[in-house]
Amino acid sequence: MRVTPFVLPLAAQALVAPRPHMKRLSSQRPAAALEDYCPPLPEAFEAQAALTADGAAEAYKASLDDPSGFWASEADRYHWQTPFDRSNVYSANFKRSAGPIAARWFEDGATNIAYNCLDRQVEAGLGDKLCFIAERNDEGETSPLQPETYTYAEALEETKKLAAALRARGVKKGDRVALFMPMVPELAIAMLACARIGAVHTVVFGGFSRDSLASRIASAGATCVIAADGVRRGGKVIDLWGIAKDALASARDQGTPVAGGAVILRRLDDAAYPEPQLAADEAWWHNVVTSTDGSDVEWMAAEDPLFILYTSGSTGAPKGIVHATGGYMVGAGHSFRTVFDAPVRADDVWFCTADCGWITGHTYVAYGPLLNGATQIVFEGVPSWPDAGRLWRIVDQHKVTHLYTAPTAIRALMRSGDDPVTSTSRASLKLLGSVGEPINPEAWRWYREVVGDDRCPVADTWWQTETGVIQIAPTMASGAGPHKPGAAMTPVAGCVPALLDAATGAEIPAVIGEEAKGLLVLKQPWPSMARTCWGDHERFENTYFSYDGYYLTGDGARRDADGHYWITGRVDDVVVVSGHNIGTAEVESALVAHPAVAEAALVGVPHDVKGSALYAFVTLTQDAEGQAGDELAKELKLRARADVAAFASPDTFHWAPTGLPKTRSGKIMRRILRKIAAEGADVSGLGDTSTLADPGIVDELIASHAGAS
Ligand code: 6R9
Repeated sequence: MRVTPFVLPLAAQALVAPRPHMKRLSSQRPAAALEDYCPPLPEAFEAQAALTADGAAEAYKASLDDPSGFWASEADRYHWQTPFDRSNVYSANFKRSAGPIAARWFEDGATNIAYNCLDRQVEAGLGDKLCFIAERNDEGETSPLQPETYTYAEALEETKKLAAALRARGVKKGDRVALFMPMVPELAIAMLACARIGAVHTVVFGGFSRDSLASRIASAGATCVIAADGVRRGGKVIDLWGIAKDALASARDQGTPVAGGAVILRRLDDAAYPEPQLAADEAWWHNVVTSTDGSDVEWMAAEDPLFILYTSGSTGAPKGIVHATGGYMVGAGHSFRTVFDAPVRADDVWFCTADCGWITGHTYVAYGPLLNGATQIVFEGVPSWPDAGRLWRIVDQHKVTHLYTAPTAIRALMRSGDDPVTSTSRASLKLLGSVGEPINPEAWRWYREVVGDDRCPVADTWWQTETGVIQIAPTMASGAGPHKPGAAMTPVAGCVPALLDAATGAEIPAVIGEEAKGLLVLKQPWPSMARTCWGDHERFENTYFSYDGYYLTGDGARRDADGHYWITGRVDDVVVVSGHNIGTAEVESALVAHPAVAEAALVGVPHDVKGSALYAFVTLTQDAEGQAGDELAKELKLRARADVAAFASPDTFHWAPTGLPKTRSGKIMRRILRKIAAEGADVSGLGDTSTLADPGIVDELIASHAGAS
């Protein structure tokens, strides 16, 4: 057996080596079966791409051969008030046996990310360039008090004023500030204002409950809250300030004083939300953003925390993931520029649909685009409101060039058919990105062919709150080889992935021509990696560093014979049927490839003979709603058999009437599905369901249990 001792040559090779068996397809919808469908980078995109395959491969190699030199020159793009020590660009320990887990980047350097996002751009002459374009919940809606657009100079002015107002409320360097706002430009501005004065922001998604917000305020020990009065989401008005006010009271009851009180953005008008009475330590945003006096930049040590973002695991309280100023800044700026082929040309318009309540909104709304001087849309609504054509109309109206969204949105929109898409032009689009979950090949193909008219490449980007920025994604460079639907493909600069054997913990050598499956780990420290869990470093070490020398992602992955990575989902989502490890994502892809299926989620249920059996929750497309039943179940079983394996054929099909239970960030909540599958109509003790987007779906699933095929 030929063993490649280290993954670098393989990964670098994978960047540039098109495989002969991948076909080049015409722009017409190809008749090729999905498994043979590996389209090349579209010619129209290739013609304008700034990246080249050689350049990408060289950058990757340089980032591994000389990480210090590579990242120091990336860091040189930004302003450092105090230069970092070039003889000690980073130090790290990934081995618990060798002492505490740590990573430190740009030691001794002092900088400020908000300064680099705004002041630096204005000084460079971008003051008049559009920074934010607000797109509200309702089409054509405007905000009573906020502007619909901000140039870089206007964003800087507002950030300075809010920074000064926060200081006046006693917020100082190192204090935590909790943000509870809708997806409006002022949310990003609030993050930047905190960063400007060295306060650590913790953004809580505006869909969370009072208790979830209160526990995050208390856990972070926040000294101030920035909220909005409310938000329209779809047809509903959500009383954000009502929730925040109660959460504030509850956090105070739990012993967190929140001495700086609250600043509230007046987003709605009297008709939707009569002006509430505020307490003495609460103030309207528009009344406090009066002057830039006192808004001087606080220069931060590179390792000073920038933000805490709470992320829920399968067990225990949410973890407060901590990111550090310098490394996160350098990583976010580099990632946005390189992965998406630098969407910063004069007419480029970036549109990431993620909320700043998630890491995607931090890195690819608040920070990455601004560090690069991009123009972007900030969308307050949802893709399905008022109908499934909304995103495409936004694209046409603002001439969006780069769209970054989640598989859950793509599948939901696909369910409504092609018409809402094809009735729009989308001629401005250049690139389509996906993040959050494995994207099944069928949805990938629809995204590329129907949404992107086969002119736009699809970037399936794998990463995590903890990694700070994208780690595995296809290369958007001419000559980098065809893209494989459903594969995140190749590591980005600085990322050294590997697979560990789940049974032995041993690293599986990367060998071209050999497939492997295992636990996805990262071997080399990178600037934007999380530094700790807030107040609980032991939890950080236990969760992510249980294998000496590796950062454990918690995801499973397959490496194909070309060396490309396919994420198979969280390791907890592997079901062992008769001794076979089945990644649920693979079977789900097979089911979703059936034209009647909109979405599918597989879980394991205990089985006397097989150990576990597969139980499938399936939502049908609108056109196929009447087809639920034994006949369709039979067809789907055959499909799973044919596409994955005989033992991967689900025993049970549960027809989910309106959808699957998802977290507010769009991830399917499998913990709940496992319980319903195992316990049926008598299910109880579903645990914490506060992060569910639509709790009603759970009741429907329980009620529909009897109708399973
Ligand atoms: C960015 C983000 C992280 C988890 C991650 C994985 C899943 C994200 C993915 C993907 C397959 C992709 N995930 N992107 N799985 N393909 N392109 O979503 O961060 O909210 O922390 O979730 O999401 O399971 O471990 P976060």
